[in-house]
Amino acid sequence: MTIREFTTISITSTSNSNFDRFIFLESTTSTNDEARRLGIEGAADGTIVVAKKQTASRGRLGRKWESPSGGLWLSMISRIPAGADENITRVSLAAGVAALAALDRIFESLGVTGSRPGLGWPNDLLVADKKIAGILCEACFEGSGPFVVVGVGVNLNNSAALLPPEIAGMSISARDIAGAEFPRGSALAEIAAALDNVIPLVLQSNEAWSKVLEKWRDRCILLGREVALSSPGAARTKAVAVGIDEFGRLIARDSDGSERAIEYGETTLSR
Ligand code: BT5
Repeated sequence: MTIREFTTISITSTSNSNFDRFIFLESTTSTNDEARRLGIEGAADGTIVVAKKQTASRGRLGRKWESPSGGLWLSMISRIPAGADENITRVSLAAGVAALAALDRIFESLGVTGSRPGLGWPNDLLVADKKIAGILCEACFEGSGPFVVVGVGVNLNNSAALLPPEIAGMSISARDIAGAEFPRGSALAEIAAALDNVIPLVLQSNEAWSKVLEKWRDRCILLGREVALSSPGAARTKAVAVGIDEFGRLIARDSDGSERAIEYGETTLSR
């Protein structure tokens, strides 16, 4: 663990703003696994596990997530208040919007003006159609649950060119864009603050959720574009992404003009 690396933290949010919430690990299988384990044991709401290295990090549907050193790999425990279970599905999209807000601030600090990050569905973060960050939210009802583990992976100071060849061309990092590194401690503080400002609110408030949806629509890079859609158990199809509904489902328009709401699955931009 390198404490020095994290000494530039300046938390701006009002809740959970104590250093004790952070657990820094040199290496772990997946910060989501570690956060889940700690959450089951009763770790406080807002606890964040950060690792320099993950040996078995994953994306959605069991896909592999590459986490070389220099990136920011973290998972936050977000406890579900009584009566808010039905709002759990909001967390994933909300985490994307929060990570986007943090990336905006990071880009601003780095003096990046020409490249603005945007959102894919359900919650990829992309710059120039290349993936800069991904989100993996996993709900847990065991032990002292329910809680959601909000996993965020950001290509920060790693170079996308060094990722495996099959994904290098589709990926990008903040350093690639800015040509300069951003302190990981400060990036962590930005993401923690942004998650604090969004996740607890969307679990409790329909108004906060509406704002997340508004932001999401505003910064989505897919709307009006043709995407390849794949959902578990369904054939891959092409359609135009036209919006998201109030449940966060993607609205896709087929070539015959009919529209459908996609609840689970993923989108890839047609190239
Ligand atoms: C995601 O899944 O994008 C969610 C990634 C979440 C990673 C964080 S890191 C901290 C926490 N601990 C974990 O174990 N996970 C979370 P998905 O939408 O399924 O995208 C996965 C796909 O992204 C892969 O199949 C690759 O094509 C691509 N990919 C993998 N590593 C990448 C990287 N570093 N940068 C850009 N793309 C990557």
